[in-house]
Amino acid sequence: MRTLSLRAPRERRGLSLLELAIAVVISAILFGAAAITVLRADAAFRETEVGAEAQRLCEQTLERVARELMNADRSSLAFAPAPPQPSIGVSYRRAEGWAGGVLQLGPQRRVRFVRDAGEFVDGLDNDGDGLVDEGALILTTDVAAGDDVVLVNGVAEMGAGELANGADDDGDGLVDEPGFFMLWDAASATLTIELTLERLAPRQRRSVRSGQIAVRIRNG
Ligand SMILES: [Ca+2]
Ligand SMILES: [Ca+2]
Ligand SMILES: [Ca+2]
Repeated sequence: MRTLSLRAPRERRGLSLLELAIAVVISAILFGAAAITVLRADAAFRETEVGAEAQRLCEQTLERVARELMNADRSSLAFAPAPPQPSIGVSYRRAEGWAGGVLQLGPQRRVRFVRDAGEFVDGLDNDGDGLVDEGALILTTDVAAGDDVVLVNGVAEMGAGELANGADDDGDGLVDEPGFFMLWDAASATLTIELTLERLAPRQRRSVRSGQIAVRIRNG
């Protein structure tokens, strides 16, 4: 008589090669997904940082330009182009005190937008710095001597939200306004200055920040 004996299956020891391979692939996928998430979060953080720095620099530059022009003599102001067009440059002389009842004026100074050397208005980044058609804001402390100071780089060709299309895209009443411009209101002797900066952010994105300041010019 045959005796049936039931044996428990042999206890498995460890993972088979196939199981191990599958585990390695799954781990790699999970690690890859986690790494991508971390990299994206890092890029988003750095993009926010770049934007905040551009905003800080924009406000700081506008304040400096406003302080520079505050003491200008009204009668010496010469805008280019002339108002009511938005001007991208202004020359002026600053009041430096009184002598014998006569207002003393300093040398002719100038604030203007100047496109970067090697950059052209063609929708391309000609100088390879990641920004398109950009320029700088230049202060000349003595026009005759040609003493130039760069106030800020990366000034955008167009104002924030504006496209070169003959329309007022951002609804501010101005058509195709540039990244730096001034509006002169002679009646109130008030100069409104607007500045738009561009910075290269991670993943080839551009951070665009803009600001506006108004300054009353009392002298003259
Ligand atoms: Ca460029
Ligand atoms: Ca260009
Ligand atoms: Ca506009």
